[in-house]
Amino acid sequence: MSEPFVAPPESFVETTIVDKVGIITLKNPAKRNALSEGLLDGITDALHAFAAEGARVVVLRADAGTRVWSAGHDISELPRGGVDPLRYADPLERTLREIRSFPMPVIAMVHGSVWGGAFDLVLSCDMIVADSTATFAITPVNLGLPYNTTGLLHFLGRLPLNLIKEMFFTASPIKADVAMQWGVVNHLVPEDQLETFTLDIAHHMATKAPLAVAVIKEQLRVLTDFQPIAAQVFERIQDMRRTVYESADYQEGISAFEEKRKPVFRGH
Ligand code: LCV
Ligand code: LCV
Repeated sequence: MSEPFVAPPESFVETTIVDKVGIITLKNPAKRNALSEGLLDGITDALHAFAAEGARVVVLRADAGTRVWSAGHDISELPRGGVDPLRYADPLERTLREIRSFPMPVIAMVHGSVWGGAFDLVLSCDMIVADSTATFAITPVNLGLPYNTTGLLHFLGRLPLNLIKEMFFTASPIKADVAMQWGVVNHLVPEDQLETFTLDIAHHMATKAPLAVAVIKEQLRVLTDFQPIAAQVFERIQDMRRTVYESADYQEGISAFEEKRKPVFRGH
C-alpha cells in the first residue's frame, strides 16, 4: 500500500493510488464536506493526477465513519443578487462535467448522509456502492433555489419521474434500502464490507481494457447527457429560473440556513 498523499490542507481531499485504483477521500469534517470551490478543485486536481499516474479506476469516498458523506453545495458560496446559483461555470457544475467525461470509471462509495448537490455528484459517478447508513436528499426547495436543467437531466437519466418528483418536492432523505429498491445505488452492503466490496469491484475493473472502457463510458455520456431542446423553450425555462433565484424566497432560504432557523416561504 503506497503512503497516502495528503494534499495541501486547503484542498480538503486526501488521495492515494493502489494498483491502478485512485482513491479520493473528502476531508473537511468541520464543514461536513460541503462542496466548496476548494474541495471541488481538490477532486478535479486529483482526477488529473490519477490520469497522469496511469490509474484505471477512481473511488470517491468520505473518511471512514463520517456521519455526513457531504452536506452538498457550500451554501456560503451560493451567489445571490440575481446571479444563477447553478450556472454553467459554477464549481460544482464544473466538477460534475469533469467526472462525467473522465475517461475511466468513478465509483462513489457512500457511508453517511448525502445532501443536495452531493446527490448530483454521486449520481454523476458511474456507480454507487453504499452501506446501510447511507441516505440521499435533493434539497433546492429548502433554499428556494431553481435547480438547473442539466442537473434534472442527471436525475432523469437514472430514475422514474414519480420518484424524482417525490425527492425534489419533499427534499426528504431517502434511506439506503429505499435507494437500493429505487435503483439509486448499485449495491447495498453491510458497513464493515463497504470498503472491501468497493475496492474489489474497482480492482476488477482496473484489469479490463482501458481504451474500451473509456470509449463505452463516453458513448453512454453523449447518448444520455445531450437532449435537444428548442431555443424558445430553453429561454422560457431560463426566464422562469431567473424569477426564482431573484425571489425573496431564495434570499429567505439562504438567510434561514445562515441564521440556523426554519425558512418561511411566501411565494414571491
Ligand atoms: C456550507 C455547511 C453546509 C453547507 N454549506 O452539522 O441541492 S441544492 O439545489 O439545494 C444545492 C444548491 C445544494 O447542495 O445546497 C446545499 C444543500 N445542503 C443542505 O441543505 C444540507 C445543509 N446542512 C445540514 O442540513 C446539516 O449541516 C447536516 C444535516 C448536513 C449536518 O448537521 P450537523 O448538525 O452534523 P451542522 O449543521 O452543525 O454543520 C456543521 C458546520 O458545517 C456547516 C454548518 O454551517 C456548520 O458550520 P459552523 O460550525 O460554522 O456553524 N455546513 C453544513 N452544511 N451545505 N456550510
Ligand atoms: C470463437 C469460441 C468462442 C467465441 N468465439 O468452452 O461483447 S463483445 O463486445 O466482446 C463481442 C465482440 C463478443 O461477443 O465477443 C465474444 C464474447 N464472448 C466471450 O468472451 C466468451 C468466450 N468464451 C468463453 O469464455 C468460454 O468458451 C465459455 C465460458 C463460453 C465456455 O467455456 P468452455 O470451457 O465450456 P471452451 O472455452 O473450451 O470453448 C470450446 C470451443 O469453443 C471456442 C473455444 O475457442 C473452443 O474452441 P477449441 O475447442 O477449438 O479450442 N469458443 C468459445 N467461445 N466467442 N470461438
